[in-house]
Amino acid sequence: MTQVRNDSAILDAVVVGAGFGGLYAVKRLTDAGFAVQAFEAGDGVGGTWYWNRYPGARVDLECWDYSYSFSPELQDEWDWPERYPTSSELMKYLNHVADRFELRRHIRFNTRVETAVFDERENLWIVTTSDGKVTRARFFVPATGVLSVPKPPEIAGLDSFKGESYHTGRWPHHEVDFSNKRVGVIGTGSSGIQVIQALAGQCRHLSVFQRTAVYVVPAKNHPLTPAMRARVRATYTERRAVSRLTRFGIAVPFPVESALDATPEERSRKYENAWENSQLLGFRMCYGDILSNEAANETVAEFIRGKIRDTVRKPDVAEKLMPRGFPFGTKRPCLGDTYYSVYNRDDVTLVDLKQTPIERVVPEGIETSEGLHELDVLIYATGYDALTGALTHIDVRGVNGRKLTDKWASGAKTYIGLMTSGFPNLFTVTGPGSPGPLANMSMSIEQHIDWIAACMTYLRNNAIERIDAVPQAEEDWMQHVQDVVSNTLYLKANSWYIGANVPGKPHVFLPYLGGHGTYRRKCDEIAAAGYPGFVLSRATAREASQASSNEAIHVAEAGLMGGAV
Ligand code: N01
Repeated sequence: MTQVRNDSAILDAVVVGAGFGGLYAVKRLTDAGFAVQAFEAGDGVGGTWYWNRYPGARVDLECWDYSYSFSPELQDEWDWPERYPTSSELMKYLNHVADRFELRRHIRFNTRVETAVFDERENLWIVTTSDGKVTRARFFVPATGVLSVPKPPEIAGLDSFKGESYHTGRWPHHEVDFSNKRVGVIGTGSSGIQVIQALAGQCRHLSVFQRTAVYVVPAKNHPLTPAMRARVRATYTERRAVSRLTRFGIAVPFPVESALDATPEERSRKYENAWENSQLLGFRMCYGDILSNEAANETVAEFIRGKIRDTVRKPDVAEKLMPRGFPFGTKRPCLGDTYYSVYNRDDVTLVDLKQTPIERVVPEGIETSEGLHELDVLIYATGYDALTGALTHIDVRGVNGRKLTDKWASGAKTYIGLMTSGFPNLFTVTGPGSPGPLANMSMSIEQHIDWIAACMTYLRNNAIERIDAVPQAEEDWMQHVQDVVSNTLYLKANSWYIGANVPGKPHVFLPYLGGHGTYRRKCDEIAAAGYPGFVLSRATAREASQASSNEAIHVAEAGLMGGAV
């Protein structure tokens, strides 16, 4: 159903992706009566989890939180087997969601969106796909994920390697046999930590090429019993309601006390408790200033270094594994139950690239400054062109044919993480300027898509053709994003939050750190007030140019600021 015009060849929305975001966008928008076509490059649903099937891949938030909340029935019928679901369990869940809500009929698989061009005379997005087809839609909703474009390492000779090589973010769908093989892993972020734990002991020898040591806290993963599931289900509604208001989108309170006001014994008790009963946010929830005060942060950092000293038997290896030079939590901490003890094995070698940098990949393996490491399999756990990569890999052009890559050349900009000015009727999902990856992603996705669906409904009900962000509102929002982060320690790390991992990418901290609850309230207030900070227009440019001069004035007046319809 289109809003104003009745052209059956014109859809209401093109959605890109069939992961958590794309599936929910299809569900929510079709429920609201919109005609939607989704495109997915893979041959099935799953998004991130479709591509990330490397050994050990699992989510680092508890299943109760990292799952959809929109359907109580779905919540009640799905039995998660473990606290942290594996990639294959998440794939089962997302396939179930696609089937249960009959979403597949709206998705064209094996189809990559290549270009999206805004036709400003008609207020339409013209979308071309890898199958050579063109789709026209009023709205463009790329739910492309924040970590979906893998970033290979900048190392000479990558193509010369004669063994097998894989990036964790593009893992093959066939079984990879590691038995009796010498395996090298480059990268020790969340993906590297998981794959290293999974492969230690499963191959002839594992060599880990570490450039930066990270903080790894215990996952304490465990199977779930029916009684555990029943306990969560009994309070699920309240849990979700509380989560929607919190900083990280999960139901844990954020404390106000300073770590520096506590005695060393009190701190130690709290940190031991966080270590033993950990979850991703455990340490950050111990005190209110862990992410804002360097001395407070150092108390956590040193506690974790102590655990590494206690676990790793060879002191020189322990020393190399100790994270230094950036505060705890400012790169995403990793979860791992056996990570540090892996280095007590004789068949695992840690190669510290700070001391012996990689010089090149050669047919036989990796050559560092100290010599050749012979390998049969090479795994790149080297991360992603995060937050913007998936969208800028599509040739997106807005008003006056301006390319999105040009607009974002010195840093991505959005108004409240939902629209970027000059690209009308394009909604971003968990992208730059939103809390996205700094909060529970599944909850962030639902919040964004709910807001987008409500906005599209408002536009339809008010016969509005076009919505765009006001440039000054966008500038002010991005300034606010920077102001918030400048009160924290996050700028002290070269993280993917800041684009530091991709050569040539502008260094701008992109996620909004104000917290999920605060952000949600702000978005809701803007919608309730009739969309201040956006320009809403009733007529297409074609209609305006066809109108008589009197009509043209009327049409011009219909370019409404702040939605004062
Ligand atoms: O990627 P990363 P990731 N030579 O960018 C190293 C989510 N996630 O895929 O730090 C040598 O974190 C790089 O070194 P350095 C989660 O949000 C979640 O692991 O740049 N090394 C770093 O060690 C996470 O934060 C889950 O010095 C090179 C590593 O590669 C995000 O995805 C699981 C190099 C990249 O780490 C990204 O995680 C997996 C080079 N040329 C991912 N280039 C869970 O839910 C890069 N590196 C558990």
